[in-house]
Amino acid sequence: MTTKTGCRHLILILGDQLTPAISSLLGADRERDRVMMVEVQEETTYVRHHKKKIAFVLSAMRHFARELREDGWQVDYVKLDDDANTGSFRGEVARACAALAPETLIVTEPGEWRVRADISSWQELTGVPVELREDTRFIISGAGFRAWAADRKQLRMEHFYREMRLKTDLLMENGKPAGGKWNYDADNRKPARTDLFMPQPARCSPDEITREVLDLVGARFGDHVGTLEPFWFAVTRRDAEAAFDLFLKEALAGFGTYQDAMLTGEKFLYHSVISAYLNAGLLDPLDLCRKVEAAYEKGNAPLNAAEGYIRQILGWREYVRGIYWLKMPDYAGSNAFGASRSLPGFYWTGETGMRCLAEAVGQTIEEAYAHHIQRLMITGNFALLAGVDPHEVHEWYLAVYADAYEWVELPNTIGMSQFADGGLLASKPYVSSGNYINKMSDYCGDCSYDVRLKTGKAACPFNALYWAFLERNRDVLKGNPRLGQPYATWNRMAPEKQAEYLESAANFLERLDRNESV
Ligand code: FAD
Ligand code: DLZ
Ligand code: SF4
Repeated sequence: MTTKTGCRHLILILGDQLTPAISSLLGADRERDRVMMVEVQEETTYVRHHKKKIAFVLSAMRHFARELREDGWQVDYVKLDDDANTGSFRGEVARACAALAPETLIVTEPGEWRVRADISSWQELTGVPVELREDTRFIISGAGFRAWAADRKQLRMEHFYREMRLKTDLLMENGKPAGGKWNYDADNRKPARTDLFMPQPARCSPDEITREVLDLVGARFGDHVGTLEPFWFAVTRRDAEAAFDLFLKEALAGFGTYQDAMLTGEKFLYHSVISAYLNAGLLDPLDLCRKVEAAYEKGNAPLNAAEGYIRQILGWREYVRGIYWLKMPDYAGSNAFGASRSLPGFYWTGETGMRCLAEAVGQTIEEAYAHHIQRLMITGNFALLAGVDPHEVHEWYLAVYADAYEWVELPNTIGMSQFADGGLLASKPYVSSGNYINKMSDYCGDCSYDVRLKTGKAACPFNALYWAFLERNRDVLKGNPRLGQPYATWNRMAPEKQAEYLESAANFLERLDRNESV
């Protein structure tokens, strides 16, 4: 803290609230009020975040503090290595309140239940009234989502998305969806070829502020997962917007078609790689959707790409946030299959003969990024098939991705990927054998296992694990109409064949449990 002169309102801005229009600043006075931002050890270690994620958040925070100061705000900024830093939000808030004796402490609601629960005790802790304001950076409010969810038997994203299209008028023509359909996924989901033009995300050079942060993170978090360099993330609004503009120009047109594709060495394909910027507040979701709509209207992107992209932000992103706040805190403990296996060690190293996992985990370690289908159909699929404890899976996703905050990560992991909520979010578990991965990627060609073999030590482990998963979880899944066909196939199989699959899966899982290299 730089001063003890007191203030009217003390406004705390968190590391993912880096938006000048954040609700906590609304109505504030640059002369009489103060902003505080704090780098705290607790936020960097409550899960052991990837080094690049920590560096991104801290550097973006420092740049935002500079932006606020240039705009005339008085900002008290506590760095991680400041001597008096107590290491937690509550410690820093208590220290600032004691020094400044504000009339009110104002904070926009945080994105994680854990922090919200903490904030509820700050008034008693400090003696200063705490005003918690709604986070207005989403396209639908918490109350709006609750109203949508009320009395519905099923909370399916597709229904929610259609209402959001109507609400925002995005890609609508005279009250009807552009092109006559709500969803163009039937045109998407094509595998990619290596000879395609491969767009690359914008790469920013670290400035002096980022360099200082990189040194700090390298020195303090050397034992956390991930490589720190090269560091190329945007850390300012201007650079994040430029990164999105480059995506619009070079990659959006291919986004729909190649949305589910995977290729060895191609970490980004036609994805926008902006989730870390968006979730930290450097970009605005509705603004991105409008820009994509404009690209479609100008003829710069086909409808399947524009619709597919808008659905991710207007649909999925808003929907998972709604589900998170509707279902927490119990949601975090969901474990419909009672899965209890420990997360395999190779999730932290990428050292496995399974090429698909080595690729997805390897690029996660390098970039703190993997695209959606890698998260869902490679790392998520394997964890689900292997019966890994969903809470461990959740903590892994929360730690390793630069875009991960619990409001968005938890429903994606617990609900979409691990089906641990028993089908609240997804209508069936996202599981597959090696066949799907082979169809959507070129990984299998360079794997220690053979995707064509069904059982035995040399066979692709996904093949036997898939059937063993269905058999093991029959009680939970038997009524699921979308699994009728796989269960019918399994039931038709000769008992000896079934036994072979189950034995093969059990042998593989035993090797995993013995920490043998797989
Ligand atoms: P693109 O593919 O270019 O998509 C555009 C944008 O749409 C993304 O930036 C993101 O803001 C939004 N979006 C797409 N899919 C989703 C989704 N399912 N939920 C919410 N928003 C979505 N996304 C996060 O932002 N943070 C997370 O912590 C996170 N954890 C995930 C964990 C699992 C197990 C899975 C299966 C998905 C997770 N996702 C998460 C969703 C998705 O994988 C990422 O948003 C996406 O990969 C980010 O890369 P991108 O910016 O290139 O996205
Ligand atoms: C993720 C993160 C990290 C690594 N560090 C900080 C920090 O030092 N200070 C801060 O204000 N925020 C940080 N964050 C983001 C917070 O974890 C995030 O604001 C909460 O989880 C609420 O969503
Ligand atoms: Fe993955 Fe199986 Fe293909 Fe190997 S063969 S890359 S383990 S899907």
